[in-house]
Amino acid sequence: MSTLHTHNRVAIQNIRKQFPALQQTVHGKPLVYLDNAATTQKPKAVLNAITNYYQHDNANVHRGIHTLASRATAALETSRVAVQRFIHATSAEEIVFTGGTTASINLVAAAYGQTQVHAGDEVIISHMEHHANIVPWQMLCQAKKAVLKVIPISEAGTLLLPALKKLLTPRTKIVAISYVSNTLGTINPLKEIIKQAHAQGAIVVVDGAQALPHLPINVQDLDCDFLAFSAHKAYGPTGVGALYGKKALLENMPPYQGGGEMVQEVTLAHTTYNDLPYKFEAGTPHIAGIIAWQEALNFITQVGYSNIMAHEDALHTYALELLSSIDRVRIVGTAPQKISILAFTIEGVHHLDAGMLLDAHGIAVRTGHSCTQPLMNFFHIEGVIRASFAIYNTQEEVEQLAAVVARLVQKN
Ligand code: C6P
Repeated sequence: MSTLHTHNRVAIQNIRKQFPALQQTVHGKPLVYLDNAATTQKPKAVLNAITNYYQHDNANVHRGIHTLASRATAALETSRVAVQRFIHATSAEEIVFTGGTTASINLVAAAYGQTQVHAGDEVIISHMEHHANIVPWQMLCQAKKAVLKVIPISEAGTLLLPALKKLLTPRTKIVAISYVSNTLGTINPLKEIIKQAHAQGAIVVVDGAQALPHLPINVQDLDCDFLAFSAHKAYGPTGVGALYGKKALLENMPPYQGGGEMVQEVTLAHTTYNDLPYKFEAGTPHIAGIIAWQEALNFITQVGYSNIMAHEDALHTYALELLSSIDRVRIVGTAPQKISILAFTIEGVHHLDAGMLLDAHGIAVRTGHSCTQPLMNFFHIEGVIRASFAIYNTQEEVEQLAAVVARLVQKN
């Protein structure tokens, strides 16, 4: 691999210094963290923001008149604007803070689904979805006696788009689709899907969990109706995420959960609801996490998506080259448009055994079905070994992964 194709080595070393968790050893070996699609490590700026909030500003938001409450509220609302700008939403009212992608998708399925989906209506998902973008729609369809349809995929792990044209009918209310597959790394042709869905009067819910860490997102340009995403897969804290929704849609949706914060006036007989986005934010949120999220977004902006993509692409290509040349290694997911996720199986070696051996060498990868069991069934496999790269990974780490896999194949 030519270093010309990677982000400057010194720059990567400087980036690595910002991540305390990367400085440790595991089983006596320097940690090689290649489980970034599960969650990325966090830069110091994010960790400091969390500590700073609890040490200085800890107070509940939108409730108190005292100084700490005002500071906490201002910082949380600054984060909302940062998220809004980051994904190019029209207004901060369109950003609802949630616990993450799963919570965001459940919110749409429950609140939008409750009023807009009826018996005989259709919801379309794809065969490559994460369980978080399957189960809430199954639950909705079951409750409403609606029909769940599935866009098929190819052996390479791409959507069979001509099938979507046939699946879409005037009864289709929702198309729920991932921007990027967490197992295959496939980048789906969202704009085309959204155009086709809108032409039939359906709205599109995008699972953006694996897109945010790698691709610039512009919700206005995409014209998606909802976008669900998590902070923790893109250098931010766990337990925090957002739902972007077009204002007109959010305004017409009933609240999802009832409680404090989402109300205007409560009597024992009747309640009026708060304005957007608070109508969907019942209860005390993960204030520290939301405040720290903006530091993760700043980190991405400072590094730049173009640098992130170029560096990760180089690592991914190199890993593909090394792993493909090893006997009995089969790559799962070979779409032409991919982000830096590399799933594979080793003939004759169980994925859990491979994961344990890699861990013994300090190498963290994900093993198993990656919360995509329908996809495992499609490929007739139980699970994969998944290496996923971030901006702080290096060429040497790719070589270490390939060397351990090669030794494993030799021994078994
Ligand atoms: N995927 C993985 O290892 P939460 O847990 O709510 O932040 O994100 C759920 C989710 C939804 N959609 C996609 C495409 C995802 O990849 C994930 C999380 C992790 O692949 C953990 S299962």
